[in-house]
Amino acid sequence: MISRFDFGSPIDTGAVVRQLPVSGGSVPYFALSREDHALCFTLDLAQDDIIFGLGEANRGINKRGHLYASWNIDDGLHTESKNSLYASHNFLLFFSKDRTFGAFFDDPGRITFDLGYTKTDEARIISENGDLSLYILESESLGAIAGDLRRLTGSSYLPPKWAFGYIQSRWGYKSEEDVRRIVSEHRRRHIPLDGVCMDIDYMDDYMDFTVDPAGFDDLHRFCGEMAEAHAHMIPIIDAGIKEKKGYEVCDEGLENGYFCTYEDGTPFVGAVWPGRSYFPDFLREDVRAWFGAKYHRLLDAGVDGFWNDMNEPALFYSENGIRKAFAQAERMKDMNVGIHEFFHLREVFADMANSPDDYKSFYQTIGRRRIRHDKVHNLYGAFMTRAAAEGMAAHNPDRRNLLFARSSYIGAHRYGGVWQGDNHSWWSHILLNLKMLPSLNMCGFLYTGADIGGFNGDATEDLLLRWLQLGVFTPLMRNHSCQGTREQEIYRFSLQNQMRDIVTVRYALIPYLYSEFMKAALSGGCMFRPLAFDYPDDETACRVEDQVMLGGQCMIAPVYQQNARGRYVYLPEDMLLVRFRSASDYDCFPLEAGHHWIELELHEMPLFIRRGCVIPLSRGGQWVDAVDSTDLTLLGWIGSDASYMFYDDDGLSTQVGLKDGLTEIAVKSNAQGTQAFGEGLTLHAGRLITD
Ligand code: MIG
Repeated sequence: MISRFDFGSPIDTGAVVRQLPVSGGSVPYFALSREDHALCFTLDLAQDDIIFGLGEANRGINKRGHLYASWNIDDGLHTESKNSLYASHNFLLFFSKDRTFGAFFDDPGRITFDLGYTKTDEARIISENGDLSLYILESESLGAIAGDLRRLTGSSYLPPKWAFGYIQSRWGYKSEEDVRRIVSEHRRRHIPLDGVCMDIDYMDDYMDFTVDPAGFDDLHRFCGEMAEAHAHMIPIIDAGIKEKKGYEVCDEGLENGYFCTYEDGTPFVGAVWPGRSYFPDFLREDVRAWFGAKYHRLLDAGVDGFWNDMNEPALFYSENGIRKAFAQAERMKDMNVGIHEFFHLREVFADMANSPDDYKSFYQTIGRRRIRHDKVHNLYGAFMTRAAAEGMAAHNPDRRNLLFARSSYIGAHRYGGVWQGDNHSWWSHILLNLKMLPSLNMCGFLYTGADIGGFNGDATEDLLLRWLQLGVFTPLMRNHSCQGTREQEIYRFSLQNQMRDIVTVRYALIPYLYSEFMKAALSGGCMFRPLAFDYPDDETACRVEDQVMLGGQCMIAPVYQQNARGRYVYLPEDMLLVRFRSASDYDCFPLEAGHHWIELELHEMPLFIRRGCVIPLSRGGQWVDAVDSTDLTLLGWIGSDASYMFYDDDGLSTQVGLKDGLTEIAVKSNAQGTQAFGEGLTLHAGRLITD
């Protein structure tokens, strides 16, 4: 059951696709109070209460005990103390033996989630706008509540199948030659690969929808060449539009008034990579149609997807901000600058980026309402993603394209995936990557992954190898790094053979991962779940923070500590441990429920399959299209029979349905041996363990 409560005059965020009548009753669970304009929702927490949710947020799977703020921000230092990242996913799941419910705060302004931070036994959620719709979701289980949110907000974006391949990326690839070398080095060494991301350097002077002629003299020809090597090209698009006469996007935007404006109606100027820039008002349908159509030029050149960046929107400085800073410096120029003045001056300059004052200085239009940006701040990225998705759909409604973005809000999950932003080459960020998976899935974002190996900082070989062992499972499996950091392509490292072998495991798992992803997407399910979703009565399982459920059959538990030769794992039920070294080199151990120390050498990675389940493995391939999803080896620990509902499709068309894609794989085992059946499939049952 979903109940809707409205406060003030809620802004239509586009998150909800099913309009519900406003409930006449009073809000359950929460006590309400007003503080000036802000609205505060208070809830007592019992000792047992667990709080899941918040999508792309910092710290635990269980969010209890800390402070979170929905305020999309470009902050590339994800230390434990940070309360805001690039996205706002205002959905919480409160869970205990006595009470389980979900709450979606549909409010695009700043919200603070004090989840037992100020007082351990109290949650306080404060909406600064005070104008919002609150949806309370009640159902029989955590999974059912997450499913209800999906029904309320629409079903998740479907990427093409090739987007489950390994993608190589780095800020710093500048030319055809750079990209060509990346592809050929992977091919030459038999490291599977499906795509390369083109970062801002491919553009001419960082102008969206242009290509630097010095690096790429003929993108169309180049994409054709790369397509022959089975590599998809994925250029970046930034939010800011360079202020430059004669640059068509700028000219058209100004002529038609498509950009965000100051109060007086003149276009807002902020600086990002292209220098002084304008910001399209993506909340407007006409602006989205215009901007979305710009993607056609690159699609026509043969690219197969995009990543949308800087759409919090990030602002290095605004024209007002920098003027004020210079004025301050000017005032202090002839002073004997004391320590306090020095720190103040330093802050004036440091605080120029992403400044709250700047976000209050410009306006957007939603429906007929002109509204100050800060009130709708958290929607900017979501509506840029929507513009891109609608643009791509207009280009070819029958073909799925890859799209993922940095900033988002619930609702954007219908249009694209998200990557988890500028992480670091830190071991703790492998764990953070893992924790975000179930949290994002609950909020609808199924297609996701982090920068494998870490974006900032220098990756060590063992870190990258261990991170790949988690990346094998994430729908977006992209190795990405920042210019100036240690080069991070697999072939740069002495452990490259071990790394390559781990990537082959990904390709062996493609049929299963794609099947579980599509089943989740098409049924409103979560591909990744906290253990509590599956074992709500197991108190130990409910509090596990470093293992997550994958699909209906598996659990993952990566190694995320340097020099570890294994790890402790808690099994809520009997499971089969598969210890992979490569797609073809692995061994299986039936393990009973309980705590186990699992030995895992640096080149070994675990997958746990629930007893009674089977999963299919392909023979792999050097790219996704080369993976034969009809020739499958089954893995599992089963009794006399078992089955798996296997989903597959052509991986590209948009008109897909769950029923059309499902084939039952049935396994029967008796004294004569083990046999498997599945229409149109060649199945090998040799790796099944039977009782
Ligand atoms: O201010 O395009 O998160 O993935 O490589 C940095 C350059 C801008 C931030 C993205 C990152 C990307 C980088 N971008």
